[in-house]
Amino acid sequence: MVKFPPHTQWDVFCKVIDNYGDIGVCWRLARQLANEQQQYVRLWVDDLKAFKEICPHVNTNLNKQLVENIFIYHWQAHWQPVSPADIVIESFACNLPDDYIQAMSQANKTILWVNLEYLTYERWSVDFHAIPSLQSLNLKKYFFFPGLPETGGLIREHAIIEQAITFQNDPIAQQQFLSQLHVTKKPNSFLLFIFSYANQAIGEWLDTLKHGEHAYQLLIPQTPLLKNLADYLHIDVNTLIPDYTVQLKNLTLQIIPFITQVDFDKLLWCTDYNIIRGEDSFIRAQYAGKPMLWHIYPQREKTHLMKLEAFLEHYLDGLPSSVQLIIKNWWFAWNNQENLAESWLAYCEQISIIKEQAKKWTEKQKTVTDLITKLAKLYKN
Ligand code: TRH
Repeated sequence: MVKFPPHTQWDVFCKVIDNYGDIGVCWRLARQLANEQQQYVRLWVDDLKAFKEICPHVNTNLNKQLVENIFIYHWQAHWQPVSPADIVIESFACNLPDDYIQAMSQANKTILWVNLEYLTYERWSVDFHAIPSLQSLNLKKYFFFPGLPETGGLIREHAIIEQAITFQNDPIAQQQFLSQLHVTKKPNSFLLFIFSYANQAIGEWLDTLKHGEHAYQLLIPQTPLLKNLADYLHIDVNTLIPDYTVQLKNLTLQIIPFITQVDFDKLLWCTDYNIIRGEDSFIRAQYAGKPMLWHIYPQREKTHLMKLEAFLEHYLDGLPSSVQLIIKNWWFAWNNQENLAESWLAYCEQISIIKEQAKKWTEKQKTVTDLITKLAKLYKN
């Protein structure tokens, strides 16, 4: 396995555009680098408040702090000069400070400058991955695309899938964990976690669950979906705070608090079904071995739907075409916010095949080179 020399210095730059994905990805990367590969990591973040939501140890009043072996810096408009690291990660084209770029050009060492791009499974990314582009001051920047096995792969900590399976084989540990969130899994109920964007069509789906044959238990954190939920329940959205629970025939809805990334992973391992979104939560759901749905980050001109299609092509490979179509219909129904009830019912009829496929997908991830190893190869070369 290709590794970085110990104590290689990193600067990871993160601008929070919205939500938690930008910091979610950078935090995941920083933790793996510092704690699995003994790297020296400085993480520059412009919005410590968003960061604190997923990492409560972050103190929003400090400009510099050490959390989980990572030096966290508040990235402010006024840049204080620092000597550049050996590897510089510019996440999602967040634009490094001019003075920092200047310092890189004057440094007396070779620096690897990487723009960490958004996740994509589209084939075009193969031609653009890890290609250098000449910048001003004679510097080179490499464009790194996470996603496909042929491109940057995915962030995956050592033995994370094995950890998930061990946890899943331990019902007591799971119940103890859920009880910290004040959740009790009801016997024979189907436990769903929903971390999605808003969905105006959710009412017809909730009606289907409510009148369904099985008991459904939905766990929902604070997300824009709560507005749709409040409309459905005819209540004020401010009522929907952690621990709020309502029983509607066969359906139980419960609001849960925001939790750390480590606990977030555990939650995905405990449930029967995960509806996740964005980028980082979507990757984590792929390691949970559970059926899932990806609410992809909506983009203008619906380009996100092409990304969704590209992933599904990869994900559903090997399934009978009739089942592929049923899964696609459900995923697109959710993302297009239409026809949720009918597509869900058709989907549920195939659930045993879908469960098997989800397990196989997770197993397959173990065979793919992870993102950090790919970065290490790039650095070595
Ligand atoms: O929050 P997201 O929608 O993030 C994003 C951003 O919108 C970003 O601008 C966009 O580019 C990107 O999506 C595609 O979804 P994501 O990526 O899944 O990030 C959520 C993070 O929050 C993830 O790291 C998991 C974490 N999280 C917790 O740690 N605890 C929690 O309780 C919850 C609900 C999430």
